[in-house]
Order: sequence, then C-alpha cells, then structure tokens
Amino acid sequence: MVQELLIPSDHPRRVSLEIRERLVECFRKGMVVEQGLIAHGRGEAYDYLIGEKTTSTALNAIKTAVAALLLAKEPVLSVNGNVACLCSKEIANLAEIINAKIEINIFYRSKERIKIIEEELKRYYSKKIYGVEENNYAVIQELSSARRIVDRYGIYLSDVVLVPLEDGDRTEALVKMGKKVIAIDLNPLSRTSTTAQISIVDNIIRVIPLMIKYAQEYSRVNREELQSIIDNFDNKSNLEESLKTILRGIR
Ligand code: PTJ
Repeated sequence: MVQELLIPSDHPRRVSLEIRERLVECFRKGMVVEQGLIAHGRGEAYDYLIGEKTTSTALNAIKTAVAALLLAKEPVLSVNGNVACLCSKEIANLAEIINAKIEINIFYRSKERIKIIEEELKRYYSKKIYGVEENNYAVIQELSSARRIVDRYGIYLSDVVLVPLEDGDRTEALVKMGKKVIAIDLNPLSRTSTTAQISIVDNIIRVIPLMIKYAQEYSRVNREELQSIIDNFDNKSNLEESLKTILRGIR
C-alpha cells in the first residue's frame, strides 16, 4: 500500500523504483548488505546510459552464454545477496532448464545470510543448493576474501560458471583455475567484465528471463551449432561495442 502511494503506476521510472524498493526490503530482511545497495546504484548509472534496455551487443553475449552453459559438463550458477533478491525465481527456472547447479557464494559472508538466501531460493527450487554445507567447503588458494570459500562439488568442480554482480578478484581466480566464466555486469570496464570470457553488459533483471528464453530454444539445437555460436563470439569487441553505446548515452 505504502509502495503504491510512493510509486504511481504511471510513473515513467516505475520499474527502476520498484527494483529499489525490492532491494531495500531484502536489505531489511538481511539478505542484501549495505554495500549491495551501493553496488546497485553503480549498476543503475550504467543502465541509465545504455537506455535501460538490452542492447544487441548484450543479446549476442546472452546467446553465447546460454550455448556455453548447455555445452558444459558441470555448469554452476553463483548466487549472492543481490542476485537472490532480484531473481531467485528466474535463476531456479534457468537452472532447471540447463541442468545447472546453484551455489550460494557471498562476499560479505555470514552463516545467517547464507541461511536467508537459501530460504529465498528454496521457495522456487527443490533440488540441492550448493555452498551451504561447511563439510564440503574448498578454498581457492589465490584469493584472500571470503569468496575464496567455494563448494567442492559446485564451483570448485565446475567447468562453466555464471557469476552475476561479481568482484574482479574471484573472476580472475576462476579463469586461472581453467574455468569458463560468464559475467553479468552493467559496467563494461570492471575487472570482472574484462576478465570473463563471456561478459553480459546488461541488467540482471532483463538478462535471466532472456537466458531462460534462449535456453528453451537452444535445448533443441545440436552441439555443433551451439559450438559455432561460441566460436563466432569475440568478447573484446563485444565489450568495446558496449562502451560505445555508453559513450553515445553520455552524448
Ligand atoms: O551478497 P554479497 O555479500 O556477495 O555482496 C554483493 C555485492 C554486489 C555487494 C558484491 O558482490 C560487490 O561488492 O560487488 P561489486 O564489486 O560492487 O560489483 C558489482 C558489479 O555489479 C558492479 O560493477 C555494478 O555495476 C554491477 N551491477 C550492480 N547492479 C547490477 C549490476 N550488474 C547487472 N545488473 C544489476 N542489477
């Protein structure tokens, strides 16, 4: 009711304002950290400059990411506080379609937050959630942050990992470990975007539903065709195109 009064249905920035409300609610529940709200603000600025829509460049990366996940032997979707808040239902749906594992992996680590995120995911997902059982923890030696802790049967074992809203250190470490890393990050200049092999410069709110759509479509496509989508993708030039879109947005 309060939200209805604050955000009229005809407000031109309604979607963006509703996302903010959702994040604040998740922050109050302990799912999202203060830093998550700040990180979202940074993302919003880039989103504004790309016109708050999925560009053809981002779509290109989305299709490639889906092809890579479908060809993977051990695909894993990594979930942090912001991701759980914004799209737990869609992440669960995507995991089911591409037969991927879901792992909770957070930067600002606490048992309590892991529990809250797990509960949120469980509303939509009945399979095992990785990153929860302490007995299964493994360590990425190159990292000193809490993100060094991963699940030995999840990210540690994976060949392709989707890391939305990730920090650069872990992306670099995962790439060094020989994994194919798919990033979702509105900032094309971030270390995550420039280090990942497939970088989707778009808002996660729009990306995951599109990944679901293409996962359904590509499930019927043969492996050679999926491989050719990956072979024809050039992440560096794709990122340059994203940057050009942002520069046009500034002008
Ligand atoms: O839940 P935790 O403890 O793992 O913490 C999560 C945050 C997001 C706080 C943590 O991962 C963090 O500090 O991330 P960074 O290093 O600030 O990176 C987040 C990146 O995601 C930034 O480059 C933002 O521009 C981008 N971003 C923010 N919101 C969105 C986004 N990208 C896509 N969609 C968004 N909605």
